[in-house]
Parts: sequence; structure tokens; C-alpha cells
Amino acid sequence: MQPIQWFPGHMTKALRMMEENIKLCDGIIYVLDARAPFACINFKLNQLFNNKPVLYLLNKIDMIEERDADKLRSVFISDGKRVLTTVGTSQKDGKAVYKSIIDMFKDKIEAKAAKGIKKTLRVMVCGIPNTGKSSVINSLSGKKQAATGDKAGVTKGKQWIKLENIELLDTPGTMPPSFENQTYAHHLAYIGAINDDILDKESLCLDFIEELSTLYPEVLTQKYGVENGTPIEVYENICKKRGFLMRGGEYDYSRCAKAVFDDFRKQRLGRICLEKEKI
Ligand SMILES: Nc1nc2c(ncn2[C@@H]2O[C@H](COP(=O)(O)OP(=O)(O)OP(=O)(O)O)[C@@H](O)[C@H]2O)c(=O)[nH]1
Ligand SMILES: [Mg+2]
Repeated sequence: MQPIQWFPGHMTKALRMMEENIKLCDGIIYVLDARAPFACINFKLNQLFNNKPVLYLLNKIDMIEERDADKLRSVFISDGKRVLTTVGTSQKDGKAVYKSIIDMFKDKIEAKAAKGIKKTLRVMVCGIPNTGKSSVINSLSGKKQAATGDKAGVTKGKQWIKLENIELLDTPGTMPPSFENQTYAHHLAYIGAINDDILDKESLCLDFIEELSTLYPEVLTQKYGVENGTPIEVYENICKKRGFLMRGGEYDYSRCAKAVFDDFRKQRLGRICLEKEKI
């Protein structure tokens, strides 16, 4: 397995900014990608929360199967966590998040109201890159106020978004400074939470094929019309089937890797939860 490490300078800066701003915040919206929810838990962020209330969003729920979503939600609930399953781009889910936040701070709001003060909640939205933080903020606010995009590192600095009773702080996606669990690091790479440019995509694709063949043995055979085999056999058979060959007939592993990850990320391999065995 190719070891993965990604903690660029802008993340140190982002963490510092978050450390400064957490003091101003009543609570946190922690956005996780439902395809790799446990890999999305960043211990560095958890330390930063400092006992403030956290609303977990299992986002991109449309990308995993419903029964896995239900199980996942139950795991978080039985762990005592406040959690919602969401599609980050859905306004309906945005409204549910809004309601949940208001509910979370009902006592605080009522205590202020009793003194004739209208409480404005401040909530920091954070998580691993590309999990859908800015999309959730846009759905919550009903307007496209925060930049979004289908790659890691779209949000660069902090941005406060003001709603009726809530101010949301959009933050850049942050990784843990180091990865002890390389399986999780790989999951984050597969889902596009790590800048693709720093990854050896060919070796990553081989790891992906290996993991997928165990988790969802039928997916690659059905999608690409290849037979099961060792990971490298499957990889090369996909190259052959898809015509990813170079002059001289050698396999074009690089083009194939790009295509396989594209298919996975655009859900053309179906609904896949990489951590379904943990739920
Ligand atoms: N299928 C699906 N796509 C989503 C969902 N939420 C967000 N996206 C897409 O995921 C991509 C990343 O969304 P962003 O909102 O930019 O993610 P972010 O967490 O702000 O990313 P950074 O700022 O780079 O850390 C975009 O292409 C969104 O349209 C969701 O629930 N389901
Ligand atoms: Mg963003």
C-alpha cells in the first residue's frame, strides 16, 4: 500500500484560524462524507471543538445505499452523537439542518429571549476537504454564497455567512497532520478528499481495485465486463476492455486509473460505502 500523507501549509493556517474563531462559536457542524465516514473524523478537529456541541452531518448520503445510511445513522446515535443524514445540495435538507441547529441551542435562545435579547448563533462548519461543507452552507442559506467544486481545497480562507438567526463560518477542508491508519488515508484519496496531484494514481487504483473486490465483488466485473482475478489482472483487464493501451500495446495504467476514479466519484460504479463493514 502506497503511504499517503497530505498536510500542506494552508491547512496549518486554517487550523490556526479555526482555533481563534472557535471561541466565538456556539457550536459546530461537522460534515462527513458518508462513503468514508470514519476516515472523515479528524482527531485534530475533535481536539479543537473543546466540548462545544457538535451536529454531525453524514453528507453525500445519496451516494451510499439506504440500508447502509440507516445503519450508519444508528451507529452515530448509539454513540451519543447528534446526527443528520444529508444531501448537501438539497434545500430541504438545508432546512432540516437549520431546524436542528435551532433545536440544539433552544435553551440558550430562550434564556436570551427572556432578557429581551435576540440571540444570534455562531456555528463553525468544518471537516475534511470536499465533504460538502460549502454546499451545506448554501443550502442552509438558500443562496449560493460559498464557492463549491468537485475537488479538494475549493474553500481557501474563512467566510462568515449571515442568515436570519445564525452566522455560519465556512472553513477550508483540513486533514489530520498525520495518518496512522493508512486504510482511512486511502479512503480519503478514493473519494477525492486529497489533492489528486500528490497521489500515485496507478498504485492507488490497484489498492482501490483490491479493496473493492472484497467489499463489492460484483461491481468491477459488472461495470467493465471483466472476470475476477488478482487486482493486477483485473486492472489490466479493464485496460484491455476499455482500450487503455499505449503504442506497442502496453497497458496505459494512468489513463485507466483516472477513468476508474472518475467512475467511482461520479457514482457510475453504483452506491458504495467503503466502510460498510464497520457498521
Ligand atoms: N452527490 C452529492 N454531491 C454533493 C453533496 N454535497 C456536496 N456535493 C458535491 O461535492 C463537491 C464538493 O462540495 P463542496 O461544498 O465544495 O465541498 P467542501 O467541503 O466545501 O470542499 P472544500 O472547500 O474543498 O473543503 C461539489 O461538487 C458538490 O456539488 C451530496 O450530498 N451529494
Ligand atoms: Mg468549501
